[in-house]
Amino acid sequence: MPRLGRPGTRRGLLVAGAMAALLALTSCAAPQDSGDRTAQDAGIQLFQLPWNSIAGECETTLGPNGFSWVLTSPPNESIARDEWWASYQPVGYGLESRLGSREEFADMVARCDAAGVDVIADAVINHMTGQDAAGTGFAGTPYEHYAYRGLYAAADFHHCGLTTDDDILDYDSREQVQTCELVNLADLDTSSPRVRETIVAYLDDLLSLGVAGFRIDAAKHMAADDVAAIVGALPEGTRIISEVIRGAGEPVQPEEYTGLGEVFEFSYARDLAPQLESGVFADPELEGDRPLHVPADTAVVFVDNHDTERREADVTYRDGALYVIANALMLADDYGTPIVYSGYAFSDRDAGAPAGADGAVDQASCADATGPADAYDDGERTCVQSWPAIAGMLEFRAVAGDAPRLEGVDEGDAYGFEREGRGVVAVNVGAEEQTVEIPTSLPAGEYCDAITGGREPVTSDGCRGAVYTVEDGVARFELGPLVAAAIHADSRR
Ligand code: LM2
Ligand code: CA
Repeated sequence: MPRLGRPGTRRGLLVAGAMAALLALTSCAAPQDSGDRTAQDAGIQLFQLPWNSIAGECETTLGPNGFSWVLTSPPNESIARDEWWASYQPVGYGLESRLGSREEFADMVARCDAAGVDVIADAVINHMTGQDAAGTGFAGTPYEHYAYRGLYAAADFHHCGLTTDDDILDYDSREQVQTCELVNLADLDTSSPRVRETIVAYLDDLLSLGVAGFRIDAAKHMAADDVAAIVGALPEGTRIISEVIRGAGEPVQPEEYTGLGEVFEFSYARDLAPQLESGVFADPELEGDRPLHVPADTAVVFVDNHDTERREADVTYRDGALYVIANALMLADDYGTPIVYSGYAFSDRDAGAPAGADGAVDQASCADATGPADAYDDGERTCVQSWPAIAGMLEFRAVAGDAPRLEGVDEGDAYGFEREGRGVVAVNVGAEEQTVEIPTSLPAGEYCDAITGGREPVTSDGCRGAVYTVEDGVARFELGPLVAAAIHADSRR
């Protein structure tokens, strides 16, 4: 495979992009229903979007575009503050939040379900608030740092005694990471049967409303045995996705949590981003497990999420066309289950979603959105779920099924690969036009592009978007700067 990559900097790319724009465990628990899921399975995180709005998205966009599940923000009562991260400071397990009421949550689950979309709720169960002063939650429930009415008292919390203020200081210490306080958040003693039962009752309540499963927030900060005990008490088939941020050399690793479900694999975006920035691509391990990645059937992969877009993620909605390319490569891949991310634009990392005076987050709809936009105003929804390129790649994914990813071709700043016999994806992350030719067993012919053509790229009189040709066992892509292309077995015209 030619390695003619001209290493470029991200800044160079962005300038080029702007110029182009000017021109144009444990064993005891395993309630996992991976048997029900397919290689096409793809989710979307709708960050800080109210329940009524998510219900609408399920009907107008998520279902029709082929998303099979949606990850919501935490549904329970939390501290009453405007920052988005108030959601990560629980005051109680009543379902009254800035995103909606219990009734609205239940209605959303039912409507999403009817649209063929499972709801996965973000479960914040490692901790309660990080407030030192007593306060009142969003729904009016009074609380103190170690006192939560009807739920927990001081004896239900870890008081690790390992650091001066019981905060986590050293991520090389398993004991600190799991029993001290993460940024002062009162750390539940998840080894306690009483605490476990209280958490299970909360999760059971959400299941009774029809959720399919949970993101386990801050799972790294709970012993895998503790999470396993909680998950083991839930009905079989409950989907569990643990958030365990992989840290080099740290004692707590994601592999400890794969026995109880899936985990978010942070290595995926960390590997992808530098290739997009440099234009130097390398195939991942195509046979067997990828290094520093959990096995494919337990991995949930993402380009960015609400934490990484505020932190280390190098490719986000701000990067427009490059972000489309990142998502296209992820959705074309055969590793793990992808989750696309959709939030709102921000310049202040703490800024919450636009909300009314009472704190309730404003409703929003992406039904008519196309994208990405050239620029977003602060607070504006990115609406990634509506982008034709994303819809087109979900169709590509459905057509690709479980066909394996084959060896790729790296040509200049372009790269592409085939899903054997089912589809070919190609991208150009450079500032110059670049042609890349990818061997394929797709039949010769003209193919409509799923990136520019969307979910139904073929029309009665041709292609909705770009056209690419397969001839003599080669798919040929002449790609302008920052362009992605994808053809598949059902997009031949
Ligand atoms: C997560 N996963 O493990 C969430 O994905 C992440 O968004 C959460 O952090 C974190 N763990 C706790 O659930 C966010 C946010 C923090 C914020 C916390 C708690 O990134 O900035 O911390 O939620 O709301 C904030 C302040 C921090 C303060 C803390 C406690 O930024 O300075 O610490 O509240 O009041 C004293
Ligand atoms: Ca903990």
